[in-house]
Amino acid sequence: NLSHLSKPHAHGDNVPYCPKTSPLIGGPIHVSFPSGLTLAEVQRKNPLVIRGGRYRPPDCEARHKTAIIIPHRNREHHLKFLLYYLHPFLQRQQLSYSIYVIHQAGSYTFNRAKLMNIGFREAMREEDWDCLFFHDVDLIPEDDRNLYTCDANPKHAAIAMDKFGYKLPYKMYFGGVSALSPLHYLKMNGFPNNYWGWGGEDDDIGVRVSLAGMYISRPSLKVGRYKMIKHKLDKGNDENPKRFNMLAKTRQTWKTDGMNTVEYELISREYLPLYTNITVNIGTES
Ligand code: UD2
Ligand code: MN
Repeated sequence: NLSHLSKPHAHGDNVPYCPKTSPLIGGPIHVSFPSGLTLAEVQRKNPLVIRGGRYRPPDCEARHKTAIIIPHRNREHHLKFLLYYLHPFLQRQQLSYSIYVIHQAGSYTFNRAKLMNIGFREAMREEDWDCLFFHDVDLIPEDDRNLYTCDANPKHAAIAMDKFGYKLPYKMYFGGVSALSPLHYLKMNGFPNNYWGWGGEDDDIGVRVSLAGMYISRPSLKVGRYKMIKHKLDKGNDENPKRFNMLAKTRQTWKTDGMNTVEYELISREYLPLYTNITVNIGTES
């Protein structure tokens, strides 16, 4: 396998590994939303990020390779703030990373979990990622010690959110931001493809973790803190009334609905300065 020869900006053999704990990591981050922020400004502040939203530490070989997968439609103003905070955050952790935005084309009902399956496939096609972070566009991490690396079990990172009073709302909660290795992801057959509209898919994913014989790992409440940018329910993402019935059947459905059955049409792959934008037609509810 000679694929290492063609990696962009590959380091030579003489570059040492980055330290086990990055010296650049601080503690709590003060998150605010400056008015008038532009993507050009975010670009200017992140000169080492290359086309497609990729980065690797300039002076050491990263110990971890993380892909960020963001399901998206019509939230450009949230995406701008997320990129503003996430790029420097990931760089302080000395990760080799790339940011993928999976954009649902058209105006049919949104499907967050299916977009994640697509993100997994499209990201793994490009690079042998160690870890994938499945990330709502509106959640900003508030502490540098919340490491964007994978654990031995699937990790639920967004444990303490302002909207839930910085507490876990319930034990099996798996929404917002989660981190899985490719092995974890395939072991649980990825995420469900059939949850159209708001709700339920995150609980289905949590149940899949345990049905596949794994546990939910979490950072501490002190560290897994996030601010959610305030918003209303989007047009095209109404509450899914079927979610309770579907959730009662996850045990019967997880092996036959997921990564092994995801179907979509790739419309475009754009290597933008701050992220890779993947636009897909995911069809409609059958
Ligand atoms: C909660 C969960 C979320 C998911 C959702 C139910 C939190 C913080 N997050 O989010 O993980 O389980 O409930 O589906 O509790 N999106 C778009 N465009 C749209 C609709 C959704 O980009 O038109 C994306 C975007 O990344 C967004 C995510 O989907 O952050 C979840 O949707 P939401 O933010 O409207 O739902 P919310 O905050 O209740
Ligand atoms: Mn939200």
